[in-house]
Amino acid sequence: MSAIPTPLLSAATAIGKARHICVLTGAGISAESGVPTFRDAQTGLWAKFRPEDLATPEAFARDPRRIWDWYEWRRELVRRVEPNAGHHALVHLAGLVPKLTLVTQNVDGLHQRAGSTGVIEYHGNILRDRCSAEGTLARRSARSVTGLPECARCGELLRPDVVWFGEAIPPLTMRDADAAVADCDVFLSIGTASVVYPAAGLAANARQCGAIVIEINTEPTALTPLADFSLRGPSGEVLPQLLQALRG
Ligand code: BJW
Repeated sequence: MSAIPTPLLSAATAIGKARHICVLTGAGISAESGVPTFRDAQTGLWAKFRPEDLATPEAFARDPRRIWDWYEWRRELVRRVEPNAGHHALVHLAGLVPKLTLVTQNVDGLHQRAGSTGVIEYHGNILRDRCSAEGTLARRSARSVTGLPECARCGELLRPDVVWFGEAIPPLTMRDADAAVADCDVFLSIGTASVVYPAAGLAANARQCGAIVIEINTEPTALTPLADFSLRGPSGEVLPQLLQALRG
């Protein structure tokens, strides 16, 4: 039987003592389910495009068909995949600690499909439609003038219910995430490059409020210098190991 690495043991000890854990996940946790991350140079979702050419309100206004094609392709992909060991480990972790708040930047809904509850979807959900004129969740019209998804109520174009660059995080979402960050005593950042704000600032805020910051990632990230413990490896392997160490 191989020995448990020291940072993993130290992280498990901190989690074992925690009253409230705030978890922030990013694209890396869904990578082992087969959802490409964003910034991988070869296979990432933006390998062929610059992000500002796709994930902005300006790009949608310029060429809605192109943006809808990209999102329909991603919706199909997300519907085909399953949650992995990392998603499932977080469901178990929530049952082992007094309080756990899960904030995800991911728009794929895989945490909920694994069984996590009360998930704060910081950047929205790709599977929902929102009216681009009314700003509210909306059903699709049975008929379409443009050939693109249109709002059943007002006929304007629908868009995916996600947060694009230059758009604000919905205020209630921001409030709930900030409250968890201020209250937690352990902040666990999993599978995110920690470059997109305001999500990338949550770990620093938690640390300022006195939390221990733990990172799980296959690579060093912008957060690594700030983290108390950096656990290197795929989250689908590291999280189950962490659970094992926690259970003793
Ligand atoms: C593994 C693994 C495995 C792989 N296991 N790990 C402050 C400073 C500078 C800029 C800004 C700032 N504040 C705001 C900005 C501007 C901008 C921004 O941050 N730009 C940066 C690029 C510099 N932010 C915004 O525009 C935000 N809005 C805003 O600030 O509004 C202000 C405002 C206020 C009031 C009124 C109006 C405006 C909005 C940001 C929205 C981001 N949206 C996206 C797209 C969502 C929709 C969609 O999916 O199409 O969200 S962008 C994209 O990046 C997506 C992700 O959630 C987000 C984060 O990506 P993530 O998760 O980190 O993925 P990757 O691919 O980058 O990294 C994967 C990681 O996993 C890597 O580290 C791998 O090593 C690792 N990994 N396999 C563990 N198996």
